[in-house]
Amino acid sequence: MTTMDTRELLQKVGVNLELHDQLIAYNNKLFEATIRSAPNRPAAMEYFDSAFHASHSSRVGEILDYRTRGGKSIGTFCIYVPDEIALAAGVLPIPLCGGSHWPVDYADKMFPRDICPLIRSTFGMAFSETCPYKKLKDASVGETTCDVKKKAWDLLGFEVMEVPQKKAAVDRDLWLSEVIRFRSFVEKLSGITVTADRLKETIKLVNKRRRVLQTVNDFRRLPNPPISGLDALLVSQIALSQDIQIFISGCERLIEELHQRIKQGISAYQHAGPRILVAGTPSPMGNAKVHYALESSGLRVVADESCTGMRYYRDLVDESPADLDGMMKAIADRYFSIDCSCFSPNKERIENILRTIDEYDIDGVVHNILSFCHTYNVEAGIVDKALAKIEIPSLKIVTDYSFEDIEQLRVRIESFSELLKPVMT
Ligand code: BJ8
Repeated sequence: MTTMDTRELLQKVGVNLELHDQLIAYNNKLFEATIRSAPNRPAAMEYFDSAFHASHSSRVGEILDYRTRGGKSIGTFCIYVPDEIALAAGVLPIPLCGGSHWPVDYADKMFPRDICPLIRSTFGMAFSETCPYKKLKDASVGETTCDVKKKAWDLLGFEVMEVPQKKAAVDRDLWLSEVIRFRSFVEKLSGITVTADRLKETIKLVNKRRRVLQTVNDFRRLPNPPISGLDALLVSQIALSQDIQIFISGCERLIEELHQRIKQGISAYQHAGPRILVAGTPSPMGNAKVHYALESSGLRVVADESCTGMRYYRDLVDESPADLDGMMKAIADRYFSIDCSCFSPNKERIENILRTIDEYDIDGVVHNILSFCHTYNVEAGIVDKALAKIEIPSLKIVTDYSFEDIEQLRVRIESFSELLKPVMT
């Protein structure tokens, strides 16, 4: 797509070109300074780099074409919204969480400043007319996870899925009924009935995306990972924004190259620094600050626990049910196993973190908490109690998307590295 094509396209979908230029200039500068700063990147990352830029150009064109042909789409903000069901009804889910600092002030139009940057960024883009997807959707589907999200959906009149906050049988039943209600919602939107055959296909497709993500991330378990934490983060971010089939092909090329790198003894890192698990809030596209701060300070991020990490691809939907009811139950069960900190208690998250520490040979955990995200911030204390028992040090970083505190972070990361020093020698 030429530059002219892109500008025409953006204008067509109602984007304010002047502000959008500022947003893109800001995002591109950070992208070069963070993700692309890593040495020795696999050549196959080129697809993911171009997909980053495509999210505000050719991907917009693809979705516009799809809609011109009669396709429907919804905006989503959380990994609890089941892609399989939307796709089976011919509805394209477009994850819309923002990761850029540039638009946050534009959110002030409707929201207080002391809320999490993910929400401010997302709606800052919408309110500044720089989100190219604003007019490319038939509805927005929110969910009752954290307080700020719940109230934002109320304010903006979104469709809302009720995510229970506990995991008893009664909550599981409620969640299943919400998943069934979501099916009716998307069916009504598109006029397409979800059949067992169609749902079977989309379950397999979405599982395939999870499987390639699992395979890419399995390489990070190795003593000398052939892919950096920054690149692995970009792969996860792109999974949320791009066409599933094209994304899977991009991952397959990357996997092939990572196998070659292993054979040739090529590591993504120049030094074997401490192995870090980053836990906590998601880092949507545009935000790689904590990963960058860690890896440019000599630590290796070899695992991500967040929704832009394992929480997104860890569990598959059971593919064995043959009837529609069985498939709906399998989907509900899979999404109910997500260990978001909105749950009380949330012991699955602790178990998952401990298992990851073991499987990825983790030396230290870094809590990456977006400012004002109270559930992850407080839950970090519960995680730390479990870490203390196995003598794994942790560092809690509470920050937003801006780079103002980067030097402060470096100082704290350096002191944290001291605790991990025995492993560095
Ligand atoms: S399943 S983590 S995507 S809710 S960071 S908006 S929780 S105040 S993003 Fe999330 Fe779904 Fe959970 Fe994952 Fe609120 Fe926290 Fe902000 Fe958050």
